[in-house]
Amino acid sequence: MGKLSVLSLAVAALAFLIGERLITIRQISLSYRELTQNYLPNCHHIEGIECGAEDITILENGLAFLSTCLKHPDLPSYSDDPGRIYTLNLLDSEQKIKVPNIKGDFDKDSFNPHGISVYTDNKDGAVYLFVVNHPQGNSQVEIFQFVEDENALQYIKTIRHELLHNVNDIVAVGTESFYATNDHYFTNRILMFVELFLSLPWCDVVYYSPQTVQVVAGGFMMANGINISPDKRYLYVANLLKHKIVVSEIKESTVLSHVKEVDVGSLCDNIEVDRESGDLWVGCHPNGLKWVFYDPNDPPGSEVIRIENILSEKPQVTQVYADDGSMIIASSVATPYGGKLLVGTVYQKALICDLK
Ligand SMILES: [Ca+2]
Ligand SMILES: [Ca+2]
Repeated sequence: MGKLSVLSLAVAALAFLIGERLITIRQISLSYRELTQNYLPNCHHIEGIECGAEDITILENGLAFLSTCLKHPDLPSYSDDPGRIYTLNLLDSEQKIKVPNIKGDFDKDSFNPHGISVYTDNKDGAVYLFVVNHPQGNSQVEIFQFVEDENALQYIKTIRHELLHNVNDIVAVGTESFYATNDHYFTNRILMFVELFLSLPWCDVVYYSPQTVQVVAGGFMMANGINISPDKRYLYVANLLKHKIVVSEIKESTVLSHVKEVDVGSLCDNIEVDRESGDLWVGCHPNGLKWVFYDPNDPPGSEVIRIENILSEKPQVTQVYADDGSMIIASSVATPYGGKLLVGTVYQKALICDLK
């Protein structure tokens, strides 16, 4: 075969690969999807949140923690200020955010909070806040104890481990133990792009305790939100680029048994679980390309999905809220409390609505 023929074949093969990839990426990102507005009553923006509340979780007493101002090299940022954790008392009629004072030897200037989770110790009622942090683009997990009467966070420790390399979200299962998702396999920027371009399902879930650190589940395409059922038996993980929530049974801390995958039809980010009903509330990105290639004139929309009876044979997947980006951009979390719904976003605002 002549050199020209080899070159022609190589060019044709490359053109085929690129063409196939573009079609696949269009499908994976749901970029063809048109969103119909589906509003809730009495929605308004939470005052003071202007650079995102990527993750939100609410204590049983109605106090919400908001992880704000995430900086990510692939996403726009609306502020140069460091990230912060805010609290918001949903039982307080004023509903104003407050900044808990961080006590102890903690570097607030490089704070870049991402996924969060709270753990209440049954022995003494102490509340621990676990925060995924990306100072200087690294991944680590911070543990704080919440001092409620002072609205303060007492810094306890930082956890770093080579298996915790691209942590997106965590769910705490003890005072020093948690499950975490990695949303990429590679840490090199070019290889991260290749991983996405080739849709490699190489992301995983890691279990961490002071005694054991190991990968407990794999095969995810951008593993994202993670949470646990109220009885602590089942783990829920958002397989973002596969548009599914993966359910696993926790046999032992490090032994998970795959139960099922529930289709959500959207790129779902963080998962919150209603502690009474066990329903999952998920903040989702209805159009992945708009989410990544942020265009102010054609912004990404927002979608909130609720999953009822997830362990039954027929889980009900319901769209609770949808917006084309005119009200709220790039929703990443939704969590109900007392007839209200809080919706947070990766890099823009946060919303509070009445549930019908
Ligand atoms: Ca979380
Ligand atoms: Ca997330």
